[in-house]
Amino acid sequence: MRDELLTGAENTWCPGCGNFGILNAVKRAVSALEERGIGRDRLFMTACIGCHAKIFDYLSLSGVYALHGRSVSVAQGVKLANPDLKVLAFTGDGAGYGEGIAHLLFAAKRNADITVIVHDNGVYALTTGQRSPTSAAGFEGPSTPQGNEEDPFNPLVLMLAAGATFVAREFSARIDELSGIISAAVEHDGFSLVEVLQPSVTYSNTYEEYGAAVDTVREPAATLDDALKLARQKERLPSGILYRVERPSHGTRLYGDRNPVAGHPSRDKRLERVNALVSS
Ligand SMILES: Cc1ncc(C[n+]2csc(CCOP(=O)(O)OP(=O)(O)O)c2C)c(N)n1
Ligand code: SF4
Ligand SMILES: [Mg+2]
Repeated sequence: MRDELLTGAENTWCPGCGNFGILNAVKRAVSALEERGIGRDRLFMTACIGCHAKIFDYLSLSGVYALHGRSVSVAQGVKLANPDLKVLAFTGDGAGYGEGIAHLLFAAKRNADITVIVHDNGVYALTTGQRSPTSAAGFEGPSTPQGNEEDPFNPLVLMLAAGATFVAREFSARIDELSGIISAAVEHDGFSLVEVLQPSVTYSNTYEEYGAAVDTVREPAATLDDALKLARQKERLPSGILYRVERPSHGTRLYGDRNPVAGHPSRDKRLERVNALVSS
């Protein structure tokens, strides 16, 4: 029987890749959101370029493929153009934390109401295993044959410091937990960062390491300082929603309760409303 949330495109991920867990978790989250009143017609996705981005080919949702590292900027544009949509931006550690880091920081700073899902495999996988911003020190790949001489970023600390109002981490193998986090992130009114620990079986097989290190966080931290403490832990990897706080989102601060595209107006009417907004 055809899975209606899949496009039917041939899947070219390596067998065992952590991306399968993410795809399954997203599918479950979409079904849960539908049951809670957020239909598929209100969901929109953007994706970068990389192994992670192939999720765009497999998942049957409306969306736009962006350039490498630009799914977050395109997602913000889509959200501003149609505030009714819930926008999911898929990105990788190379795309999101490397080439597109400025977009990510500013989306968090302005509390853009989008959900960013980072497939963090600690490697530039599609281009055959170069080190990325989250590769461990000593990581050996084609660009670092003697071992990575740099230390990795802590993306959760970066995102918390930039002003993200929803920050979560989960292991791609924990599909139930991950799908719950993704649906909560989509429902959150503001910028959500879901960092997914995603083994690349071909270039960085971290299943055992993550399986042994993840610790479930039952409640988000009560303060930003507590969330930063959780995010800084290195031996154990607290997983779940680490931080969630309410703050007016970018669109709300920009538009108030006005929605320039409400009711599917004609192009002329839309332009008229947008012009009225920007000149008011
Ligand atoms: C602007 C631009 N820069 C570089 C590339 C080459 N490129 C394509 S995929 C990729 C690596 C992607 O790594 P990551 O974002 O971590 O995704 P993964 O493949 O690991 O899922 C790179 C460097 C590109 N396509 N476009
Ligand atoms: S190279 Fe790594 S990230 Fe890419 S599909 Fe294969 S296992 Fe997954
Ligand atoms: Mg990667």
